[in-house]
Amino acid sequence: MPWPSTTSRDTETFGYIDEERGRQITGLQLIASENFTSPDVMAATGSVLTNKYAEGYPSKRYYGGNAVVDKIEALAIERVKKLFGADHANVQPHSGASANMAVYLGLLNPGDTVLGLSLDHGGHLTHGSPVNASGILYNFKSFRVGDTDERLDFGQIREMALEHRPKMIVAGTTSYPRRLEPEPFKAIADEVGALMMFDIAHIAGLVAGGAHPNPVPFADVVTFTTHKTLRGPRGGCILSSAAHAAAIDKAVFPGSQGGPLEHAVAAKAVAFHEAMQPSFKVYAQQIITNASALAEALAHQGFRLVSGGTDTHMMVVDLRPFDSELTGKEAQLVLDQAGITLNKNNIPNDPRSPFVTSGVRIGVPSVTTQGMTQTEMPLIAEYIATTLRGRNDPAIVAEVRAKVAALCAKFPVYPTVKK
Ligand code: DSN
Repeated sequence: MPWPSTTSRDTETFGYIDEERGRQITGLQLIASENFTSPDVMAATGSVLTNKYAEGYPSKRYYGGNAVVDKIEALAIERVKKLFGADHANVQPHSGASANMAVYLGLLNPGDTVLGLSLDHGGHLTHGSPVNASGILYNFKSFRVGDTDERLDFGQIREMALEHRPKMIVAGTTSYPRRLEPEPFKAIADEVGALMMFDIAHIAGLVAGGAHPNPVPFADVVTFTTHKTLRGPRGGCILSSAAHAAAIDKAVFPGSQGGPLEHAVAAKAVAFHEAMQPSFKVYAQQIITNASALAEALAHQGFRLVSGGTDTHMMVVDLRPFDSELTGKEAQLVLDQAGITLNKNNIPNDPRSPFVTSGVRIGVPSVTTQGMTQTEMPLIAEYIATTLRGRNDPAIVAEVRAKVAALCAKFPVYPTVKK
């Protein structure tokens, strides 16, 4: 039985996809965890590999017909090991959350004590939030950023490690704008005999491009998503030392996942290839330059940058000095109307709830992929400030929307991809 004929094509869904494509390319995409992936990565994601079941690992599958899939997955593994200098790689996790849960399953027992950064101070849901399986199954203790400098406080982390004697320390962030220095974490882990896990989901592309220290030589295990600064398909990846290889693989399959998404694995292979090119180093460095320029321009507009600025791809903006009445929730909504997409975000010690917030998180990976440089960053800051100052005046918001569309038209994202 063939598929429905082209005359009965699902125009409704494809219509929405076109609509979303229009939204993405005519607005400023400033969500720190997003990016514009390449046409080749999208081609692999939409390839015939979506048809294949391949439970197991290369040369050890539970289904036939995997000779080609084996070559693709082995290629992805070899590339990512080379890119990050890792002993072992598992490229099957469906997401960052799946990767983290597989590590816990493989290396911990339920109830084991783990140290991680608190979600409301820049950590991740899977670093022990009480509403997440990590916090339900394991005894997470959360450290927080310093009250005055809003940076990781290694004195506090060491004290907590000495007090709680964790089996593992998780170093990872989702809304922390500063570097994740591996050495001080490793020194504390060694002092208390803990396993050291880095979750570099946000900064994997910066690490691959040489714009952030690589934690792999200091880690028992490193997890990341492939779709943020690394600019690949949606998905996860785990790197580990050789000693943990078998436990990690077993924890991914059969421990926590069934059939791998080999179309995503192929797209990861493509993304790793792209990240190995000299141009990716230029991209990673330009991300840092752009983030720093945008942070400076936002400060000129009257915003406060959490920790005083950024040395990564992202910044967290405290809206209160700009306008004490303005919440992150309201800012996100009105900026969306102006074609500027970002997310509300708690600032450290935020008096408002995570659904309301006093801040927003801003990232530049997408606009940097588009080709914008430090020249455009003051314009972006101006558009954000103008929209927020004029948020009760639809004419001002509409005027910014038109300027945003005009700016984006100068930096076409997918010039060779048809709708
Ligand atoms: N949703 C990701 C982020 O925005 O940082 C984390 O999972």
